[in-house]
Amino acid sequence: MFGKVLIANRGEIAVRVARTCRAMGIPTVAVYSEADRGALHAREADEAALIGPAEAARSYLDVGALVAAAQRTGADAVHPGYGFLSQSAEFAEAVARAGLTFIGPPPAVHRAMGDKQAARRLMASAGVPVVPGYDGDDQTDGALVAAARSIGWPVILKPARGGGGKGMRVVRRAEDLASALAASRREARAAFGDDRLVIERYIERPRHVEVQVLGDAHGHLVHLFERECSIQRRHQKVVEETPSPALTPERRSALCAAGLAAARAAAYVNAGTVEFLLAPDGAFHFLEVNTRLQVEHAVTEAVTGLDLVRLQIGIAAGEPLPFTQGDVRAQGHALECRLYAEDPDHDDRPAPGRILHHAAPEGPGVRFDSGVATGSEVTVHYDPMLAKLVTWGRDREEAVQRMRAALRRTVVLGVTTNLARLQAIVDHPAFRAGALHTGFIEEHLAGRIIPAGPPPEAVAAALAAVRLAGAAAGPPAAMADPWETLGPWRLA
Ligand code: MV4
Repeated sequence: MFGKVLIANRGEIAVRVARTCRAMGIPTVAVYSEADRGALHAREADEAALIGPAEAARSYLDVGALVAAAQRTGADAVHPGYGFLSQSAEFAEAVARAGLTFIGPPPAVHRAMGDKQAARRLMASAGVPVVPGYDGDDQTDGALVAAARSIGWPVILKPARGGGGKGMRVVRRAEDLASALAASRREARAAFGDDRLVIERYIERPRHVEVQVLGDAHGHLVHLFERECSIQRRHQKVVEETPSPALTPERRSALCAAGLAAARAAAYVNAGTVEFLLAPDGAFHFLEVNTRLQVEHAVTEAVTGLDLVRLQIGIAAGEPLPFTQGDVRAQGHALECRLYAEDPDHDDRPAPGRILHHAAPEGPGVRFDSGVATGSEVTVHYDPMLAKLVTWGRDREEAVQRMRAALRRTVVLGVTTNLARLQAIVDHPAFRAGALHTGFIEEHLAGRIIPAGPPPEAVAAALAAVRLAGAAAGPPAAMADPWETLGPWRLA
C-alpha cells in the first residue's frame, strides 16, 4: 500500500479523500495556493505544500508544481479529485514519469474518452446505443450539412474535444445550420484548439442518467448501478439521486449492462462514470465517459455501503476488486444537494465572502461533506461549491423527507448561497413525483425564491462573530449594518 498520498485538489473533495486515507492509515499531503492559506482542506491533511498563487493555472492546474510538491514531500501516489487535472492525460503521464502512482485511469483512457468522436465510434462498435448522429473524419461544410439533413431536425453540434456544453449549438431549421457550424467551430478552436464537431439528433427534455463503473488492473469490471442527475443549471448539477425514479428494473438492468459494455470497450481501470441521455420514450443513448471520481459518488456510497475512494486507492495499488458483480447490492434511496456560494437573484453569479457561521445538519441517514468551516474565505478564484448534503432513506419518500429536514438545519451565514433554491426544488410537487428532466429548474423555478431566515441561534452566533471581527479590526464599511453582511433575507 502507498506510504503517502498527495491530494492534488482543494475544498470538499480534498477533505473527502483525506478522510479515507486517514481511515486507511495513509499519511496525506494537501496542496494549497496563496488564496487557500489556512483553508480547511490544508488543515485536514497531515502536511500541506504551497504550490503557487491564487490563479488556478499557476497552482491547482500547474502539473510541474504538483509533481514537484509530491517529490519534495515524499509522496508515492497522487489523487487528483474531480475538476482541475483529474481528467488530464498529460498530468497522469507526468505523475507516472516521476515514478509516482496516479490514482485514476491510465493516460490512454483519459485520451480516448476525452474525444467525443473517438468515444462515439468505439461505443457504437461495441454495441452501446449512441444517439443517431455523425462522427466522421470529413469535416467539410458539405459533409456536415449532408449529415445533419440525414439525421433530421433538431440536431445538436458538439465539439469533439471538451465538454460542459461549451461550443454546443442546437439547430432546429436547415437555414440556421451554416451560421451555427461557423460559431461552434470558432468556439471549439478557441477553447480546445481543435474544431472537429460531431452532430447528433437533439433529444428534447431528456433525463441525465449515468452508470458508476469500477475496473481493477486485472481485467475485472463491475457497475455500481446508476445515478440520475437531471436537476442541473447551465451544465452544473444541483441535485442527484439513486436509483433513478425513471427506470423499471428491466430498463435499469439494460442501462447498467450498457455502462459495463462501455467500460469494457474502453479497457477501463479505476472508478469511472458512463453518462447516458434517457429520452422521454425510455430509450437511452451513450453521451460520454467521465474518467474521474464524481462529486455525486456519495449517493452511490450511501446505497451500496462502499467507500469509492478506498476502492480507487486499492485499484491503483494493484489490488483486485474485493467483490464481484453478484456481491453488489443497492439498498434504499439516496439524494444529494450541492450547496453553492452563488446568488440566485443575480443569475447565479458566484458570491464570494467570509463564512461567519456554518452549521452542518446531522442525524440518521444524513451525510454532510463540506470544504469550508466558520471563518473560511470563499474567493472568486475557484468553483463556488461549498458542500454537499446527502440523505439516505429506505425509500425515496424517506430520503426526500430527511433532505427537507436537513436543509432546514443547514446554516451558512456571511455568503449568499443556493440553499433556498435547494429547498424549493425538493419541496416541489414535480420533484416529489420524480418527474425530472434537464430543464426542471427553468420550467418550475424560474421566479424569485424568498429564502426563509436562519434559526435564531445561528443569527446570534453570526452576530457574535461580526462583533468580534469588528472589535479586532475596527468595523469595515460593509459591516456597519451587520444584517447587510449576513445574507439575503430580511426580518419582518
Ligand atoms: C445532448 C442533449 C440532447 N441531445 N445531446 C449537454 C452537456 C453535454 N454533456 C451533453 N449535453 C447534452 N447533450 C443530444 N444528442 C442535451 C444535452 C443537455 C444536457 C445533458 C445532460 C445534462 C444536462 C443538460 C442540459 C442541457 C443540454
